[in-house]
Amino acid sequence: MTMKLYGFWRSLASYRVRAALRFKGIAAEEIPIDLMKGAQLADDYKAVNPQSVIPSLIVDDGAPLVQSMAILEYLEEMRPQPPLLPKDARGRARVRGLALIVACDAHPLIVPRIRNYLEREMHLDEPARNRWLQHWTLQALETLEAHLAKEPETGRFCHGDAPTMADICLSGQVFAAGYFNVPTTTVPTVARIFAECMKIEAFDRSQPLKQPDAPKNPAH
Ligand SMILES: N[C@@H](CCC(=O)N[C@@H](CS)C(=O)NCC(=O)O)C(=O)O
Repeated sequence: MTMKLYGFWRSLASYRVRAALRFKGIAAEEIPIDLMKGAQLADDYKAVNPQSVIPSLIVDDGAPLVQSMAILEYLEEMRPQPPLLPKDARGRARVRGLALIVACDAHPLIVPRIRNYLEREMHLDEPARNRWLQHWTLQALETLEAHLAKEPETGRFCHGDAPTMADICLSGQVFAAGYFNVPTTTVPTVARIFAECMKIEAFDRSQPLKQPDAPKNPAH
């Protein structure tokens, strides 16, 4: 059966899954869940994903798969070629570490539910909320830069000359920088690797603004 991906054009976690699916040549139908309209909170979507977040991936008649990095690991196990992880254990640990700087530590701080909480419960005005978003987005980029600029494993991509999960996460974080007007001039290695990532058709075609549900002039 064709997989079904519940996602949304601007969702960075959806981008991660979309890029991995395309990279591995796995067909999936994307069902948009409009985060701007709060569609993730509707009961029918809650029945798919009780956390009210995207992505969710339907792969069979069983429960949907949730959490983008768990889904990437699943895809890697089910369709090992082309790989998104290096062959050696140490290399895999490095790639997962870089990926999780984004997926585990940085991205959760900028998602709609956090932004809404800062606005509605903490009563932070828009400039203060923007400072929050810019601060955590830049901090993740600078952390990646500190690793990538000095570690000898860095190549054309985050780890050697083939793309991995770390590159999918890095490119998503650069999209976040675009959303929140964070300049990437202080992170030249990240910017260089992002440019390499966008030469990969599967990544480029998966990027937020190239999705059919993306608006022409998005307001973030
Ligand atoms: N750790 C999760 C993050 C899921 C997540 O927070 N997704 C965002 C979109 S990128 C979302 O659905 N947010 C809805 C909300 O915050 O209300 C993953 O990697 O899948």
